Order: sequence, then structure tokens, then C-alpha cells
Amino acid sequence: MKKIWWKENVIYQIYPRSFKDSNGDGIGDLRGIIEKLDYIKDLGVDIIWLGPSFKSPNDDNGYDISDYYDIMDEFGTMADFDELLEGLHSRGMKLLMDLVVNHSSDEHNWFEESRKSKDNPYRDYYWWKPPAADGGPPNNWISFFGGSAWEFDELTGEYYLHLFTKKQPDLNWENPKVREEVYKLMRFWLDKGIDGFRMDVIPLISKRLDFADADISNFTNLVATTYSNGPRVHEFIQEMHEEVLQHYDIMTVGEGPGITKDLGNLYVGESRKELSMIFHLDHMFMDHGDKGRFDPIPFSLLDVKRIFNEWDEATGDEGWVSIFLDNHDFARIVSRFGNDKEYRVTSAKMLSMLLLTLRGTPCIYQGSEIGMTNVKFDSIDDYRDVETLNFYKLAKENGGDMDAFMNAVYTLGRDNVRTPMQWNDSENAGFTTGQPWINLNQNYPEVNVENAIADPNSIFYFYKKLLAFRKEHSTFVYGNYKDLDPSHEKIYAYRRSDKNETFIVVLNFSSETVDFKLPEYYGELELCISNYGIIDGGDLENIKVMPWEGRIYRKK
Ligand code: ISL
Ligand code: CA
Repeated sequence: MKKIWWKENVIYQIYPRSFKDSNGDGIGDLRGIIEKLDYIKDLGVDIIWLGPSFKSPNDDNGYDISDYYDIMDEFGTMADFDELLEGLHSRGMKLLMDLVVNHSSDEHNWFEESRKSKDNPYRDYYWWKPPAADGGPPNNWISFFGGSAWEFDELTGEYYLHLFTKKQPDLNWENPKVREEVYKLMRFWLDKGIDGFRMDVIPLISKRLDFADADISNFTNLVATTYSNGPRVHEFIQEMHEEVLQHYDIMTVGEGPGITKDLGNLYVGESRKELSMIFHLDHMFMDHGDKGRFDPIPFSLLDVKRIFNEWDEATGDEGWVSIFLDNHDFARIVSRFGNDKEYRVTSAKMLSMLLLTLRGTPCIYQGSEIGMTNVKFDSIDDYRDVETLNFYKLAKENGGDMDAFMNAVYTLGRDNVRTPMQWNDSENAGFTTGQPWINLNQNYPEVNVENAIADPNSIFYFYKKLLAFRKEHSTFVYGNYKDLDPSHEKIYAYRRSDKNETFIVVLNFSSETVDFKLPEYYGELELCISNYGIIDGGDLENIKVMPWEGRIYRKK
């Protein structure tokens, strides 16, 4: 397998709006991030993925861009950006920007032109279609954020396509001018010296041109079969590689909704000349029912293991993935996969072991390193996420069970991961001196960075230790992976090994003590790390794994 820096590095994702406010307007900004660079460096990560920071009316918090060449007013100026990039580079870190080019904002000049008339030169930058025979939308496609994916525009009497909100019209990648515009803006940022891109919903850029009605009975399936992996997607990405990517020493990570395991290597296979890695999302969608996240279904550890096993096998030595357990779209790690009550600290540490020792480039979401949890706001008026608010309205209109809906919001809604980063126990957790744009999680007097740094047993120091350990042992990067007991319902045990070393990771995903026997005999093992501290190795034939305990052993 090819050795390269982006396999060895670890990514830390910053959601700028919620990270640190420097000027008291209640909104996180670039100068806030600059203030915290030493903190991030000290944790031991290498690459920052900065959420979208371009000019935007913020219908979807920056995922609706109105000018790709400028910084969002709320976040600062281009001079601030340059200082941030320089601050990272001088500390030996790298920067990825968010490339959001499946759609733009409806306030982008291209769209403002496009909607003016059917013969406007920008008309074909977007997807316009005449109404169906009954005057309704051109087909039955539904948006990720609820309702039809088509919006009628009075002025020219046609509908335009928006797979996300109606303020996020989809760009028409069939049009070579659109592709040229994208390559141009990519070069602009790369020439400034950024180190790569996280690519928003990249498998969605090529549309199925018949625009036929689809089976919409299950949303995850609709995405995989109709919106994602369109006929020209690989041609477009290869063209982008040829035109732009290959000319820079950078990395790319594609967000992969709808990329099923069999299609993974088409995007990331070494010989493909497409992307460095993708975020596969099966473990994020596994608890979504037919109608998506607000229609939740239960999941178990067996599902999690199956998904990581399948993906590891499918990408093999040919392709590469990024490993993540939460981000700005999905519930907090410890609330979703751990126990955020009695075992918050212990289970957050255990989950960091999974995140940092699977095969792939780990991506840590801001706040995971201090064990931030999901939030429960008192009223729907406290929620800010356009997805949550749209689906709330729909559920109300349809006479849905609103208690069940709110429970789904508490478990899976996107605002769980968008509450401000908790820096200390002062008012608003030191995030802002003003009125925060979204409420804080009220556990901040206990859960905050200052406390974490003062406590040698904190989650923060556990991450730090593990990140350093990973750096010392390239087996965690290049070694192969094998699930040692795929059918165990409480324990996730796997092996990472190469010709130099063999490690065994044993993780307890339950609040009970489990007597666990490794299915294979490994000879003498040395316990390197446990989130319970190094307690005696015990009888290795029969390990007593404490509630939410994680252990890493090395074969002697
Ligand atoms: O959060 C989701 C909706 O339930 C996901 O399906 C998500 O929309 C999908 O993974 C795409 O996400 C990305 O593009 C969106 C943006 O809202 C998300 O924040 C971004 O990560 C549109 O740009
Ligand atoms: Ca601010």
C-alpha cells in the first residue's frame, strides 16, 4: 500500500460558527480560531477541516455560497483567513476547505442571472424544467430537507431543482462552463496555499438526465439509487483531477452520501485518479427509517461492526477512507455510541480508541475531545437548523406525533452538534461575550476545556496520549485490520497488524462487566493502554472488561 502523509495524519473538524467568537457578536469567527491554534496543536492533530467560510446568506450555515472568492462577513476578512492559514502552516499543520459545488446559494450572481429569462447566458448553470402536465413539479423527487426538490419560479414559469433547501439550487455540471468555474475557484484557494478540500455531497454532481420519477419509499435508498453516483460522476471527478488536483500536493476527502461499499473504490482506488479518501456514511444512516433521521430505527453494535468490516474489506489495500463517528450533521459520539450519563468520561475515552485505531484517516469533530454531549432545548424556537425546522413544520402540517418528533430531534437532530464549543465555566462557556447565535449545552460548567486541561485524567489527555501513541506505531496506519469476534453483542475486538507489530483492541460497548475470551490464541500480550488506567493484564485467556472499557494490547 502506498505510503503518504494524508494516511498518517489526523483531521480535526472545525464548525466555525460554533467554535470561538472573537468580537462579541455571538457568532464564531476566524479570529476566534486563530486564538485557539495552540490548543488545537497541543491536542496533537495535523489537519484542520474548516467548515464553509465563504460569503453566504446562511440559509444552511454556509452550505449555501453566494461568493466563492470571499470570506463570510460574520467570519471575518480575507486578511484574517491568510493569517489563519499562516498560523497553521507555521505550526506544521494543514488546512482543508469545504468545497460546496453541487449547489450554490440562490443569492449567487449566477443564479440571480439564471432566473431572469430562459435565454439568459447563465440559464444553463442550473436545472430548469417546465411544469408537468398537471402544472406540478417535473418529477416526484424530494429534498433532503423535506418537500419537493423542485421550486416554481413565477418569472419564467419553470421549476428549478434543489436537492437541499430552495435557497440551494443545484448546479448543472453537464455545462462545461460550470465545471470551468469550479476548477477556477479551486485553483484560487489552492494557489493561496491551502492543503486540500473536503467535498460536500460530491457523488451528487452528475444527475440522471431522464429525471424520471423514483421510488421514494426509503430516503437512504433514494439517495443511493437516484441522486448519487450519476452516470458522469467519475468522468467529472477525473476531469477535476486532471485539471486541478494533480497539480498540487494536497488531499481530498469526499463526503459520500449514497456511495455503497461496492462503489467506494471507484472514487478512491489508487489507480482511479479521483479522490484521496471518502467519508462513508452507512454508520450514520443505519438508524434512519424510511423517512430519514426523524423516523429513527434502533441499531446495535453488530450493525456498527458489520459496516466497518464491510468497508474495510471493500476498500482493502486499493482504496482509503476517513474514519469518523460524528460531525456537524450527526449526533455527538458519546451520546450516540456511548453512555453520556454515568459513563460519559469512560465511554468517550473508549470511543476515541475506536476512532483512532481503525484503518483510515481519523477525523475528530470539535468538542469530542472534551466529551461534549447532545442537547435538549426547551422549545422548538431555540432550534436553528433548517433541516430540523423544515421537518418540524411538515410533521405539524401532517398531524404527526410531535412528542416522537421532538425525541428524534433530541437524539439525531443536527443542532446537537452545533452548540458552542465549551471553553470554560464563565458565562456562555467563554464562547462569546455577547448573545450566542444558538444556546449552549447547559452542562458547560462541568464539561469544558479549562476543566479538561486541569484534570490529568480527562478525556482531552486521553486523546492526546492516544494520538501520540498512534504516531509512534505506523501499524495503526498501514497495518491490516481484522474483526476477531464479529458476532459478539457487547465487545468489539479487532487486530491491527503488519510485519513489525500486532495490536489487539478490545472495546466494551456496554455498561456491564464482560468476561471476554479472545477467539484466537495470541501468545503473550502486553497491555499498552486502557481507559481504566493500566490495571494488571489479568488472565488473558479470559479478560474481565469493565463497563465501557477499552484496551489496546501489543503482542510480545
Ligand atoms: O444531514 C443530512 C440530512 O439528513 C445528511 O443527509 C446530509 O444532508 C448529507 O450528508 C449532506 O450533507 C452536506 O451537505 C448539506 C449540508 O446541509 C450538510 O451540512 C453537509 O454536510 C448541503 O450542503
Ligand atoms: Ca464573531
